[in-house]
Amino acid sequence: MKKLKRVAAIHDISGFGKCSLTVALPIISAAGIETAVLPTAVLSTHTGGFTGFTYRDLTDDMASITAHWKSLDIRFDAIYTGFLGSFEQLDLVTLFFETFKTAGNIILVDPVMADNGELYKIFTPEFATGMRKLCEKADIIVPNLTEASLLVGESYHPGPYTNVYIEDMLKKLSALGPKKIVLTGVFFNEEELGAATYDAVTGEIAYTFEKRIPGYYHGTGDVFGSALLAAILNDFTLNEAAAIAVRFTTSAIRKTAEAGTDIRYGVNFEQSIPEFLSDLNLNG
Ligand code: PXL
Repeated sequence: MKKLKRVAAIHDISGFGKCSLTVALPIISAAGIETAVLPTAVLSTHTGGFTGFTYRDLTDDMASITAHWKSLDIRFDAIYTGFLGSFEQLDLVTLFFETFKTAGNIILVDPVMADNGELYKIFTPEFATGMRKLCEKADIIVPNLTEASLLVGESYHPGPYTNVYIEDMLKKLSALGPKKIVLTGVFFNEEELGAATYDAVTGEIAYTFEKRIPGYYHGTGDVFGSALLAAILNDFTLNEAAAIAVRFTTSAIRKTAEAGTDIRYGVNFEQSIPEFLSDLNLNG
């Protein structure tokens, strides 16, 4: 039996719509990793396509949760952050990193703020600058191409992309600080969609693709980020972890598309978990 690893997942909890903590907690736990959660806000649904959602901000609790965990001498093998609601939360997450970062653990930042060329409605361009500062402190970042262009201060290019464009972007992102980059939403033609990875220490760049399923499905970035981190903590390399995460996310999207589910309701990752565990060699 391997030692149980532990993640601190810092995201909001959207009660309905399967994203952020309602995705990270089940996926990382299913992969045999303990998941402590620091909820940044409680919403009735996510903000993508629903109107009238409730939003209970938990900013005021974040520093005291950090202090309590520190007093208990809790250690983490990884810290995973996603959707953050304000500048103040960016600062509080920085405090969390300063409190719990060790030489051996991993900080994974998913700079959730934009997609399809647009910032999510609740964010301002200044927030993107704040998110860049947070990314500078990460070991691994997982932006989509819209977030990547905001982070490097370039205008958004809708694709299809070229190797030259993607590799230039990977290197610019790594120049911000993180040694490992996983760029999502990469495609060179309309048939396939996937991710590119870059390890600045080895210089290795790799791609992983699956057949594209048309349509925009909500929460897929969180399914991808959670699966990626779970695979890394199960000792897969960055490229292998990205391939496992692309396969899992695509499988969940395929099931959702086949069922004709409302795209705002999130993807059917639950029924793809057995396949995911088999990819992780965990179903024995
Ligand atoms: O999946 C990203 C996400 C997380 N949390 C909330 C969101 C979104 C994207 O819209 O609204 C509350």
